[in-house]
Amino acid sequence: MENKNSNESNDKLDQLQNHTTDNSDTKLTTNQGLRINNNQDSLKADERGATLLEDFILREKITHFDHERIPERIVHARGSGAHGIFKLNKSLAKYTKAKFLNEVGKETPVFVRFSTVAGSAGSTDLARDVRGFAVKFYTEEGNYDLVGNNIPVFFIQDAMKFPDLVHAVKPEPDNAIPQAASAHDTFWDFISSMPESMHMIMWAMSDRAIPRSYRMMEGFGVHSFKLINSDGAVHFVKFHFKPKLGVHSVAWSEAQKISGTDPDFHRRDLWESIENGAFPEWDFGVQVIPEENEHDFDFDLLDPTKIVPEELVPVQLVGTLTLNRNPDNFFAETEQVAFHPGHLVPGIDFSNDPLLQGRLFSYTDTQLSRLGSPNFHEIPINRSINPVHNNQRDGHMRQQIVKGKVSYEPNSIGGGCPFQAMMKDGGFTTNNERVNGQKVRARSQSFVDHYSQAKMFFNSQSAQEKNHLKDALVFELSKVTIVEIRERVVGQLALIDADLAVFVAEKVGVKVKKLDTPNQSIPADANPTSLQSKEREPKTKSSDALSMKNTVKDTIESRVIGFMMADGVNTQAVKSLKNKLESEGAIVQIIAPSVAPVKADDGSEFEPKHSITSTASVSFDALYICSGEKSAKELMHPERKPIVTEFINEAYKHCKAIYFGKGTDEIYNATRVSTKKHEDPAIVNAGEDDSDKKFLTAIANHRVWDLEKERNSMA
Ligand code: HDE
Repeated sequence: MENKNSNESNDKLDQLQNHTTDNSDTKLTTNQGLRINNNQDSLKADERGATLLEDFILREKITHFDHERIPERIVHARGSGAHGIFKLNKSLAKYTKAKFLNEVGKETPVFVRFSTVAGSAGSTDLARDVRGFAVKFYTEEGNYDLVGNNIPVFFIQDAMKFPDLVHAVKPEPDNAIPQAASAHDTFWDFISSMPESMHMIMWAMSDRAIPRSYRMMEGFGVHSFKLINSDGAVHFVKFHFKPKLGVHSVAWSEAQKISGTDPDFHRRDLWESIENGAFPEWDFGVQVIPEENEHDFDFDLLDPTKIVPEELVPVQLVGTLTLNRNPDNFFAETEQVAFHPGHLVPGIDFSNDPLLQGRLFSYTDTQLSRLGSPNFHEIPINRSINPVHNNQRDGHMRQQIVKGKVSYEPNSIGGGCPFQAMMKDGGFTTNNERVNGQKVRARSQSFVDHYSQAKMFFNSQSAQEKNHLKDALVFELSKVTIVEIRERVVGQLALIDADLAVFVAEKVGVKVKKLDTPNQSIPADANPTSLQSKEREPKTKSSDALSMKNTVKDTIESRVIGFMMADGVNTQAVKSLKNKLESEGAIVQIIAPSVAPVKADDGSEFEPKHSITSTASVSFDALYICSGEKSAKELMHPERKPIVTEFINEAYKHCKAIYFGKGTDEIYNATRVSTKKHEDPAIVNAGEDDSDKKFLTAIANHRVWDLEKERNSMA
């Protein structure tokens, strides 16, 4: 396959180039550069004798191998990354002096890493989980990291609870079960005692937690941050990335199957789309709130369990993020990249969100054990493109060779260098916020509303999204073995939506009881009533931006369409549809009885990518059962019929578009599709008017979720 990674250079890629090697046309050497003559045999005392300790070549090779692994990330261990470019389309100079957000047209190199949170590095991509969305901007003023998620809120309000949350969701400590799953006792035990998690739980149980691809999910900075302009004026800001392809998900039953058939589904999708030149893109947006309006909302801007509804503060789209180049080496780049919400540039600052404040400590600390040294900033992927000059010295694996005698400041021997930078020279100064208060270990009253935005999210979902969310809760709680925990969760749900609670309660065998003291996380000496969240109606009843039903549905770019065919397939029909789909950016992959070339009706051949038994319908966005009576007969051969029909039935169940070509009636009649008793815009027959157009529209719509019940009830 032709590799369509972008070849355009930029400051970061040029810098990385200095650290890149290519083994082609070279001779094998040791790490000391000594050429190796025999890489097959160790040094022995006689051909059949013991290996000699002297064998420095063997020792070097095995020692290095023994130490190849580093600790995986404590959270977000499983991830994939790519290089790209951030382009500014609208200046934010009014709000921030950050240079990469000032000059329209300015391009800043980025490295982005997506991840799941709970699973280990080798776990499935399709776990029900939050996705990390971490962006490192290599700006001329130093690295700026926006370390966000695909969900705009978080489970907890204070960093103090993070280790508890993570311990609860990770595999249980006695038997290390389950991997990459929240469906177990300890997670729900914790959650049911932490009402502040309820808004996040609504998101995590929605289809947002099982994205179709990394390219089809949003990114959020989550916390409120601050923008500071050159006059010192302060605005709060929420950061957003909105995918150009829209926000799309798979079905839960599909996710579970993909975890078996292709656990690298998201990683592969990201890699292949970049290799194919279908560069993932997002609009970058900001919600900006003047400092003086901080208290204008019915929630606290510092509370990370709340969003700012777009109805109250619209998202201004100001830039484009494009991923256009795969890493050359997964470990060197994706594994060693070290993000930190405290990597800032002038013009951006933190808010006092207590979750963010705790993060500011954690990220450097974790790199010390993960990457092993305070010099992790010198690893090529982490290096700033703005040269680093300071008096920090030494430590494990130091790379930089700093000249001269001086490693202190003030100094006269080194001429006072490196000088502190004036503000006008880009010197960072912390926002001069006035602080006046007592030292307390406490939670603000303004944080004590745990249900109103959970209600807003639930209210905003379409009927199908609500069904999926309910089913997800039932799935998760059915795996909880302790009845009291199931009861407590249902008690929490009752404060969000009565029908939701009743539905789940019935399915998990408990009664709905509104909880008297649902919040077990209130400190012993605190006044429990003052910290007890009441059921509360949201001011913004529902918000369109929260439903995936309202997302972009006008493109089929990079959708994977399976063309099912066998010998005798009609070349003309295949070529015509393939051209149409590919001209709109879709990817056509041929599925045949085996991977041997398929002989078409005109004597030409098609090269299959998959055999029917080596793939499954879950790997495709839509299916075309190719025209040609002979091909259809071949596919319906008694040996293959059960597999072919199951393949199509499954695509049907998952609400995908299916197009039956001419002469494929036998296949149509053998599948559940033929039993449909309703209009279905995503089932297309070659004889119909505008059949190709109908198929393209159905693919762009992603799924006919509206017909999910109908499609499944005819089983
Ligand atoms: Fe993280 N988080 N986090 N987190 N986080 C890490 O840093 C932490 C939180 C997020 O692709 C760790 O380098 C604390 C919120 C992403 O490399 C660690 C708290 C959000 C990634 C850490 C949070 C995130 C991490 C583990 C609560 C969304 C992956 C490895 C106070 C805004 C970055 C590492 C990558 C990674 C700590 C909460 C996003 C341990 C203490 C909220 C995307 O430092």
